[in-house]
Amino acid sequence: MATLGMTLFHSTGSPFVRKVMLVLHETGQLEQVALHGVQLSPINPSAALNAGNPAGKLPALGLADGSVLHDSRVICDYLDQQHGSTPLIPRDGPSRWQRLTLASLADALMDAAVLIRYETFLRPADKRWDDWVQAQQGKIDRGLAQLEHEAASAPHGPFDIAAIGIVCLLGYLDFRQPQLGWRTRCPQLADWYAAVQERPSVQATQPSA
Ligand code: GSF
Repeated sequence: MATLGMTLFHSTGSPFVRKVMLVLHETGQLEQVALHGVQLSPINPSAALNAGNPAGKLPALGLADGSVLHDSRVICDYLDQQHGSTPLIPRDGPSRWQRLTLASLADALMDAAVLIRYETFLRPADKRWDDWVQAQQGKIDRGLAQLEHEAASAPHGPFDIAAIGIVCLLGYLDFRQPQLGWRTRCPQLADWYAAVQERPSVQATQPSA
């Protein structure tokens, strides 16, 4: 089915938007989508985005029929149903649940990293809560330990929806927490990440402010 006339509410710094951009690149659908750049934060909303997604979060995908899809999981699933090559999301069997769960872990760690960003960048200094930041960072630390274990056991898995989420997570950590030094604790994950940097889709979607 033609998927002409789609509009992606977009920002170059969002790791969740990058998931959609990687799916578009990897499935050859980039030309089907116009990008609508949005600068926003929880306290600086976008009326245009809110009209399509009352939650006011990026990404959101406007379809040719006027409907709007969100969040990034739904958008990636939709786009993965529009192309004819190998699905990025396994359609059935144990690999489907395993890979969707790994993708969900990457999403949860991105959520934690975005919450840390808001707490340390947006919230006024006198209102910051260090215990909150430490708790979110603990989720990231524990999650990275599991991703290191996954990378050690399956170093050359498919570049599927789980790999896409992990690339977006690690790229966001490098972008927003350059001092974190995750590679030291996760050498196998670092090797995998270095290898996937060769993909044109990964190079074309690097985060920027
Ligand atoms: C999370 C999107 C999100 O947090 C998804 O798409 O998977 N579950 C959603 N987006 C952030 C921007 S970010 O990725 O840096 C967002 O839109 N924040 C604005 C807000 O009001 O939370």
